[in-house]
Amino acid sequence: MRMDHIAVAVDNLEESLRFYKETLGLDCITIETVEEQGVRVAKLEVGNTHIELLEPLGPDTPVGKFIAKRGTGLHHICLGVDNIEDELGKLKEKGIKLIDEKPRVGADGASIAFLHPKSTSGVLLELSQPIDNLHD
Ligand code: CMX
Repeated sequence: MRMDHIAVAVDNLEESLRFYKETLGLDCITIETVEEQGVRVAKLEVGNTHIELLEPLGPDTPVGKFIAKRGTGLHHICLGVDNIEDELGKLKEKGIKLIDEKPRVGADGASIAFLHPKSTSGVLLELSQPIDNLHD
């Protein structure tokens, strides 16, 4: 596994980018709307990993509800894997509580799945298999 990204829930992408991009000087490599996840995502490069800023597409989306409940801030950590179906199978066998038993589509067309924070010491953990690493 490798660190794929750390995601921060934000109210306003452009406003947050002023700090991360202009003040910190990080490169924003993509801004993408992921309708399936109800978010607009800005991906910033940091060394060999990324920070993702997540702006909800509305109050009834998962990230919109998260911000209403807990405010903006750290939302999830994402680990990159080579075979997400295998990883999910192994975790399920070990009794880990999965939010997604089957992968779904995330930013950049990656195959993603979330683990329930109850099994991860309270952190929302995402697994991601990049699209250029998807097997037939
Ligand atoms: N951190 C910690 N705990 C969290 C959490 C977070 N960010 N978000 C939700 N939870 C908790 C909830 O409080 C809930 O706890 P309880 O079961 O104890 O009440 C539990 O996790 C399940 O959350 P839920 O909202 O009730 O469950 P859903 O199945 O409706 O939602 C979830 C699942 C967490 C995956 C969804 O709310 C979510 O956040 N989706 C992620 C959207 C997203 O970030 N997409 C990323 C797209 C970009 C990319 O590819 O990375």
